[in-house]
Amino acid sequence: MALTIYGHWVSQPARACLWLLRLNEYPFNFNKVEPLLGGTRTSEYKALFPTGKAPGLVDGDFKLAEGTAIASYLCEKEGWTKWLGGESLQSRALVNSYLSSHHTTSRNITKKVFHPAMMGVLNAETPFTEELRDKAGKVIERENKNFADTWLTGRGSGGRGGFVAGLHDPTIADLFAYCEFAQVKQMGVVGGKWDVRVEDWMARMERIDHHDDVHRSLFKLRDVYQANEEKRKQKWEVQVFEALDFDKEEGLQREGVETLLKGKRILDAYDGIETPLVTDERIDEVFKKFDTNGNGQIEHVEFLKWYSEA
Ligand SMILES: N[C@@H](CCC(=O)N[C@@H](CS)C(=O)NCC(=O)O)C(=O)O
Repeated sequence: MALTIYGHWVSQPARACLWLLRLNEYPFNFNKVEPLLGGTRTSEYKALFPTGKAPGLVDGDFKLAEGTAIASYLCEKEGWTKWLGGESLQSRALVNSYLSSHHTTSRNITKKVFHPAMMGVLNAETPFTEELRDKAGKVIERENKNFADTWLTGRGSGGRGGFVAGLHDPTIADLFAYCEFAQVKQMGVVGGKWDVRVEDWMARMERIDHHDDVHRSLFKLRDVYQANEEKRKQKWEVQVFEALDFDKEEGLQREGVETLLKGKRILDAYDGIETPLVTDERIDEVFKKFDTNGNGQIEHVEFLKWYSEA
């Protein structure tokens, strides 16, 4: 009897397991579960998988939760040794070493970047705020550096093969890591510096069979996300334009300065220029600097000169 995977193609650990199955041309049943709609918290689901998370595997009477355990089980059971790191005990141990660290390192990309970005599109009550975007950029940068320094250097294995732990061929460690990193690149989430070593590794991973097929749900989500970002960008372009077109009799108010400073930062980010969050203190500081008479009327000519050069 064919085994069954419970999960969703947008779920990163589920996608890694499904990719592994496709790569090995292994037949399976797929039972779609929507984690965002509470599908993993129903009593039926928890009776199968008490952890209440996707993915889950049912193989005859045997039930198993946790993506990395599922992938290891499949490789062991079916003899897909190369995906475990080959015959070398130490290569396999290094793959396991990455898989143990994965949950507290690369997995942060889903928690702090992908999830808030996606929720900003899917639910008006959970916007992807400037603060969340700022945090997301920092997480991208930190996890890129950590992954490149720790796992793509071959340190420990003596190898420099281009895949996790310096191995010459991809393993399940690469599948799990890729499903974390690539999703935010694919969606086009702006912010955070990407390490060129991670980008090169992603390019190698992209060439692996079934890549596009297993990522197709993400590509659909990317289109929705991108359309939303385009709307946001246009909204800020209009706001900045209107704030610049202020009535000179009245002078530029603090509100206008706020829009111009925030708008500049947001629009710059789309051009890859990252600047610190615009705080109330910063707005006050700029406003005071140009409110030369101290009467709440900003010296607009001087301000505009400064702004166009900033
Ligand atoms: N440690 C688990 C985490 C799995 C996980 O976070 N699954 C998410 C979907 S990507 C989920 O089921 N979330 C539902 C929930 O937390 O209620 C693994 O690696 O398999």
